[in-house]
Amino acid sequence: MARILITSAIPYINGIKHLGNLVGSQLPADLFARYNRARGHEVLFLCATDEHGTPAELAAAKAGKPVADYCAEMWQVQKDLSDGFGLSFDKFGRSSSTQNRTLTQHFAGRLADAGLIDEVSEKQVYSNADGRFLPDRYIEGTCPNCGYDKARGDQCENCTKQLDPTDLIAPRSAISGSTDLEVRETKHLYLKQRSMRDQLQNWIDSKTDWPILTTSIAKKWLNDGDGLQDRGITRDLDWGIPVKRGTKDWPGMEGKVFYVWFDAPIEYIACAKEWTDATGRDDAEWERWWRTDKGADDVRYVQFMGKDNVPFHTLSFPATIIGSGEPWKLVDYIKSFNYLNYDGGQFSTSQGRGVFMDQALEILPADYWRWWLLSHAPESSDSEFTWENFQQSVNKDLADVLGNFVSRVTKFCRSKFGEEVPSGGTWGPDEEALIDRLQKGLTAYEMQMDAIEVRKAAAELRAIWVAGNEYLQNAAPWAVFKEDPDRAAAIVRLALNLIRVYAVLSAPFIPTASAMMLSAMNTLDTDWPGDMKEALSALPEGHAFSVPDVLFAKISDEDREAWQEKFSGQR
Ligand code: B3M
Ligand code: ZN
Repeated sequence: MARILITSAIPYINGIKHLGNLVGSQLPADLFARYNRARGHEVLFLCATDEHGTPAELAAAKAGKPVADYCAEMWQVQKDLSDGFGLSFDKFGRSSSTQNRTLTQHFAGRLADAGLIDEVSEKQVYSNADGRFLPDRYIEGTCPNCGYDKARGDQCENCTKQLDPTDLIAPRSAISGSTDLEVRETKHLYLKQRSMRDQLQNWIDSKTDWPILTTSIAKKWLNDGDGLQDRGITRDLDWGIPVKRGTKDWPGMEGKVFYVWFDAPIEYIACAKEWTDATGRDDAEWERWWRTDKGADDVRYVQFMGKDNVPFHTLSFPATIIGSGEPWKLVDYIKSFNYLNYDGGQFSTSQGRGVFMDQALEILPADYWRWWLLSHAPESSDSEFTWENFQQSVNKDLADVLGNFVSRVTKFCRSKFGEEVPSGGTWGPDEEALIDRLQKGLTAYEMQMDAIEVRKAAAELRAIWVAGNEYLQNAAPWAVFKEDPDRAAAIVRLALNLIRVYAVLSAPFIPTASAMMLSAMNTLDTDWPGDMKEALSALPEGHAFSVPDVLFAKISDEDREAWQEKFSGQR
């Protein structure tokens, strides 16, 4: 039995995530967590909300709420939605937790003690009307290059030129519109990442098994242009983790907070402590996942994230951990994803384009979405959600193949033999051929799941469903029954057992439907199949079952068209 630590990138607090966000980290992480638990491994699966930074402050202001209240409410909203999608986190924490505050301040103290922090004085734009420093992208003005009048302080969206806020003509605050701006001197802490370049390079070079998407991004940031830069880890904001050096005040840094990307990954660790604190376990329990001196050296740590998050996880966070000089667990494998597009364009949170997690659950059960998203995960390239494709894959894979198998077998058995596993007859060459095929399919499925090849794993699972369907179609117990009821009984006995096996194998993808199948089969036996022949005899003759409700309803053309229309515009 292995021990596997799994984290998903932690979603920003400001607003409900769309399906592209979901399939880019949390959902595949859940698939992997469920699969490994089913295989009997010990899993700790963590996620949280990412609550600090300017976007959270602005979203709260827009909602007319104190930012702490806003975050508490949105945490609950996101928690309910992740429950709705069946995301099986052991803990869904908060980056604003006291655990994370203590740990973030601790890391900063360690880095400072190791001589890895510089204090740098710099000039920044201050808005008198807003009473705050403005991050570059919250300063707007006219682009000196193309004359576009809504250029941002970091970049002009119109001509893509990279800008400094001071380049802008007639700059104003993007928050209040005020032009009463001035440049002020302010001091910030910088993490000296450049001095850790060789260590980071060696560590990344040692990861020869990582997906190309992950290593190519990491190496690009490490080697391109000026290479790895020292990184500002503090900000002039109210909302965030107060800058401290361990438990001590940091002279000159009063009123400042850590940069959101400094404390967010540390929440992966803090979340484990939130988990033990909330469940009355002692510190040794989370430390055995995170401290290599306390048992975590035999943990396999796997992270899931979208490609835009890769630099922070391959360089910045490891720099924090390595720089601390303490024996924290470093990630073993980073699974990263491309983007999911929406119906000929992009999902967009700011424009409300696409399907968001709350809307998805309002129209269909989670398993429909889970299946489509996972079987179309944007792994080797970006992928695209279209309603036609979604309808087709739900109707074919889920309704026609899996759902139909379950319904046909259970109904046929009920009508001819009653609601129990029938006795009589023996298995012949057809059954042997099927079992052989299933055994091979199982091996292939496990291989793809172990490798976190999500699409390929879905394809193998679908092939396993198809094999059962084809067997049933050919064996045709309904045709055999009149002449040879014993033979029909043997076929049905296998098929009923196959429903249980399908439930077990499919649970990582479609946990709710799997639970329905198990409950219809009236069994708590969720043992992962080893020998298929044995697994297909788990439900003995005479074992009672019931016919389940329709597992998957088909999506009609009218529904599809209505949804397409409904989600095309503004949210
Ligand atoms: N909140 C960005 C995102 O949700 C960021 C991830 C943090 S992971 C430590 O894509
Ligand atoms: Zn421009």
